[in-house]
Amino acid sequence: MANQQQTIGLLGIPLQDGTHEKGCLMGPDALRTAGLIQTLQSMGFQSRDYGNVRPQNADDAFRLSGNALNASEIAGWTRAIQAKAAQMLQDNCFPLFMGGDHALSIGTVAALAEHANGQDRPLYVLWLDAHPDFNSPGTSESGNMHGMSVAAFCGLPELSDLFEPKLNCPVDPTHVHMIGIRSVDAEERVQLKKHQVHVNDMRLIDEIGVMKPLQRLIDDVKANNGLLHVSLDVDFLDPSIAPAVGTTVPGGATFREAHLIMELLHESGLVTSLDIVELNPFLDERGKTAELLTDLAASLFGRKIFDRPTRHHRNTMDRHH
Ligand code: HAR
Ligand code: MN
Ligand code: MN
Ligand code: MN
Repeated sequence: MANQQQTIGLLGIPLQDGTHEKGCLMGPDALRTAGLIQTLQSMGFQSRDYGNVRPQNADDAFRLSGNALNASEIAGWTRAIQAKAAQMLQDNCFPLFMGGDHALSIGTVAALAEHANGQDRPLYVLWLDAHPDFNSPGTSESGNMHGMSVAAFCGLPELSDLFEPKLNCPVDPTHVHMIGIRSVDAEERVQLKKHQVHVNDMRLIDEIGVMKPLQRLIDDVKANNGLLHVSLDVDFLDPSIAPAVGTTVPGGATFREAHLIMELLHESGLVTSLDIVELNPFLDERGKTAELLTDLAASLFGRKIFDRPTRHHRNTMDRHH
């Protein structure tokens, strides 16, 4: 987790080619408008806004067979995102990626996985989402590539031809932990099982809450000296508190469940990067979703109601001892 010495780097990724719903391209500016940067600064962090990335050309990219809309555009975005993310890591920033639809995670996670590999450490991913995004062109019913990100960065062969050069360091699917899942396609379910992704669906959260699944992830990351990337899809949250997303699914995480996850993640000291994705400001109600996301980010970076005696080991780099 970032400490006050590490600058938080923010990158806007106005991508919406991964979805049929228009409006995600305004996501980064809505987060800026909601005061994300000022909030982090008021907490004592240095920040650096890297602006908004533009896609590269990828007309040379391999054509995918099967159902994948805007495949060469996504390939071009992925290249550009990888390059920017690599630069932010080179600058020793804590990368905070502001989307944009969830296809952007193909590029952010690919860059983070290469970085982790360079340190001989595994990358873990916490996927907070209503959807597992584990489709491929052969299984997708919609063709929308925001539903394929995890399959892509895990290096499933059905998607690997899209990326030239190839994504170097595929993430081990057993290092992906999902929380909030409640909308899964039939063939996607088969693939998740086959690749042994840790799926914590909403039924499980109803039964045991968020703490145990999160603790399992934290233990896993610690035991293996891993880096931890958090990918927060707006539709993880219940639509009543977060309406600004094109793919709302009822029965999502509550306000307190979401904050508790962020607070526990902060206390773990393990998080090394963050995506905030799928925010569609065109669908928001007076900015309330953008403001909620800003508050959740603040919790992840250490804002709390009161200091408390800690139940978990804390990173000594952290200011809250
Ligand atoms: N599974 C569906 C599909 O592949 C819906 C995917 C929706 N994905 C997102 N991101 N909104 O999670 O089309
Ligand atoms: Mn998603
Ligand atoms: Mn989703
Ligand atoms: Mn595991």
